[in-house]
Amino acid sequence: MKTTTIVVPCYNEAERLNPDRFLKVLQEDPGLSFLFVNDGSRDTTLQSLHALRDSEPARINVLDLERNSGKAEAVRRGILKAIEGPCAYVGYWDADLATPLEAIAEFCSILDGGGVDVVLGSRVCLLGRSIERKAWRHYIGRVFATCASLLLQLKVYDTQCGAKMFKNAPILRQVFGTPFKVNWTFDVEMIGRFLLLQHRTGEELATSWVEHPLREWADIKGSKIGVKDYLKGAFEYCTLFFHLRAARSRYLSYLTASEHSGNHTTPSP
Ligand SMILES: Nc1nc2c(ncn2[C@@H]2O[C@H](COP(=O)(O)OP(=O)(O)O)[C@@H](O)[C@H]2O)c(=O)[nH]1
Ligand SMILES: [Mg+2]
Repeated sequence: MKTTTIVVPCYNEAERLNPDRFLKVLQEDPGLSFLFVNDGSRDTTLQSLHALRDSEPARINVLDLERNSGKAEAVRRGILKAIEGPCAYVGYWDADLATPLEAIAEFCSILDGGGVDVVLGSRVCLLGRSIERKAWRHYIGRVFATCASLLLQLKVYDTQCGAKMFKNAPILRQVFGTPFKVNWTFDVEMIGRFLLLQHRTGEELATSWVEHPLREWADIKGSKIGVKDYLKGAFEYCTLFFHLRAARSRYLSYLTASEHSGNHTTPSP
């Protein structure tokens, strides 16, 4: 049986956390476990998470970060802890369950199919699917997504969906090994890191990654992301533009140097 660990970053989620939905999906999938990361919450999130863990202690873990460090760092720390274990697949999922947990089984079967290393949830409005997003968030999201695609030079439709899964492979240690430069747009930086690292091995990211159009996605009330955060996001894209460009050229000169010297240790992206 293949095992999966899903990292759930939680910041002040006491009101939105729905323990029954997590317990239900654990019953349905015996290979699944959750690692909740409490990101320095100031409400009773930690107590709720401990109560949830106590009802299924073998398959629910809680990582408690004392200080609030932002979603990027909470996910990063969670993934690094999750991959220490023996899981075949690892992923992260927003605590508000905007993407229903039932989609985990769909992501797993895509990874089971072979040849796929990463599955990204994608919010595409298609007939027969239920993607309920506020119009203004949809349009701003599309502008961000188009910029992300241009920045990465990759035809990716939705980098910002909070549901992603990976095959547990050594590359994850490198991708998540060092803190991200940005917070709200860390998914873009993460993909950029994969691209740089796979450039070295000559792997084709475009063929081993799949964007999975979700059956259901809903904007859940209580998001803590406001207009200020969108402005921060725009600023982060500028940071990323320069950071990724510098990392790429550092990497290319490293490759040339290592070809000559025979040194094959990989620098962090
Ligand atoms: N807003 C916020 N969310 C965080 C933070 N750290 C972890 N998260 C988690 O990130 C996920 C997405 O947050 P949410 O407010 O729903 O953002 P949105 O869905 O993009 O509007 C949730 O699981 C949060 O609990 C943080 O510092 N701030
Ligand atoms: Mg949300």
